Amino acid sequence: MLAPVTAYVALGANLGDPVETVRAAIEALREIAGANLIAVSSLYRTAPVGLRDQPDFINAVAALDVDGAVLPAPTFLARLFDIEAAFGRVRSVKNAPRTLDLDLLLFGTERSATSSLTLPHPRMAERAFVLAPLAEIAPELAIPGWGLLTDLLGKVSRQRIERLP
Ligand code: PH2
Ligand code: MG
Ligand code: MG
Repeated sequence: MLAPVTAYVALGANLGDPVETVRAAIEALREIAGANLIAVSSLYRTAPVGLRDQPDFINAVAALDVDGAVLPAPTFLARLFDIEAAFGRVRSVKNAPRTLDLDLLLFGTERSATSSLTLPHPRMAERAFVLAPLAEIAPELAIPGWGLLTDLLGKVSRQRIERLP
């Protein structure tokens, strides 16, 4: 892989056995051709953000080195949707409970705002369930347009999240 791009992916699940689902989804990320899984955070139990009346989520963040020639961001995103589909994700209402949600947070320093892909992920900076696991694997990270991850984390400290042992 010549000059790989580091992509960060958020994993979330709150139906069925979400711990098992997130663990299995991490293994599925490992199998993506043209990408190498390089880091995975701990799993976190997190209070639902948005639609409150649903079970707690299990969340984590993974980092992958991606061959941008084989897998440009939209193609990489399509691989993530394939994995969601394989885990039985049905897209109903926005923010509804889900068996597995994979969100592309960052693709190197790429910024994009197409109808199908916004980079960085437009809501990542306000979500402790994304920022805390991300800080675990990339503490020095700066988010294009928003600044240092550690500064953003300070602003979401009231959201309930608990790192699983
Ligand atoms: N995902 C959402 C909406 N709310 N809340 C938590 N705690 N974790 C999530 O992954 C999550 C959420 C939309 O994708
Ligand atoms: Mg999501
Ligand atoms: Mg999603």
